[in-house]
Amino acid sequence: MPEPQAQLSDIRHDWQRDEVLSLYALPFNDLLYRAHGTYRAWHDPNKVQVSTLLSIKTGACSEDCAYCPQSGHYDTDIEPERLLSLEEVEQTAAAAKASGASRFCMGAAWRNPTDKHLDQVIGMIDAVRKTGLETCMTLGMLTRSQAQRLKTAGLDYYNHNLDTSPEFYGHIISTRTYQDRLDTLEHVREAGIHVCCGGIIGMGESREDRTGLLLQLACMPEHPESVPINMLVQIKGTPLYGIDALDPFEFVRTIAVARILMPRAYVRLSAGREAMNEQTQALCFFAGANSVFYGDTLLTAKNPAPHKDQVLFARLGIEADRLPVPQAGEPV
Ligand code: SAM
Ligand code: DTB
Ligand code: SF4
Repeated sequence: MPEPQAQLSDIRHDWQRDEVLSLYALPFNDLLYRAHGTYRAWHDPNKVQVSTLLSIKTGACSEDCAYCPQSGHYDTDIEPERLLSLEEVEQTAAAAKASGASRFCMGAAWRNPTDKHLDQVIGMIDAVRKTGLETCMTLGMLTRSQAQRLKTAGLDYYNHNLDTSPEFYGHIISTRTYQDRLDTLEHVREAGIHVCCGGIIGMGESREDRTGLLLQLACMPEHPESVPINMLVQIKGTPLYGIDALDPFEFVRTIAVARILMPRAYVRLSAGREAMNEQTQALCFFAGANSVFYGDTLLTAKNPAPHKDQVLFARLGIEADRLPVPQAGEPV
């Protein structure tokens, strides 16, 4: 159970760069000890929130995000697909509910939705809510009035990532600015939708850049309710394919620092789990990660098989929403 020392007045929005760099530089055990203490003060450390993703519109995106298999600028194995029908989304959401997820996140490979796109996706929010799942969408940039429309339709969360530091951003994306992203996040916040915002680690950025990303998030007037920390999934055909892999301990450190800076947030151990061993994932859960994507695929890339996750959670004594618990005698 959460311990009683968590105080709202302890939540800070004025973190300084040197403080964050000092956290990163702590001996690994000292950093994890501190992060885990924060985690325990604010959350049940044995509970993980579980979301399932669905790509409702895949590929042929006009943006040039250097990590993304869905960008139309790169020759990847992704086959572009039209927007899914309401029925297809309903069926997948019902299956996600049955498999134990608590939130359903619908992603579209758009720079931004047009108002016509919005007409088409609004009905999906209600359909997913009716299954009893929380709703999340990630559709690209939003205007103030589009965010308001999504709120009115009942959307619970909007995911829009900053991806990296303002300084490193230009190495990764040229087709929209950091400020564009901040503007969308402000529109989402103003509309009263919960904010899901994080980034990607392992794109060749420096620790200074990881610090810059976390500072952006932690110095927002309100911290995002959900902070996805993605490990780059290297996709053949994208410019970032083949770059040096990041030391997994640096990834764990990033989770730990995010937990310390944003105690109340759900820090999500997001993309990249398929290439991560179970020991690294366990360290991330100890460091304060309390949310994952669950299901065979992320948007287009592979994610660990549900049964594998069920077994992992059982071995760690982690309660993950309503996931089935493997029975004695099942392979571990
Ligand atoms: N098009 C919308 C947008 O960019 O906001 C929504 C979908 S986009 C695929 C959602 C997020 O997925 C990106 O912001 C990025 O952080 C993450 N992502 C995409 N490709 C990734 C990869 N190869 N590895 C890790 N994260 C990735
Ligand atoms: C987030 O931060 N990670 C998710 C979700 N938000 C939309 C997406 C990860 C995408 C990984 C690559 C793919 O599946 O195409
Ligand atoms: Fe398009 Fe989003 Fe991929 Fe960028 S991350 S190329 S905006 S789908």
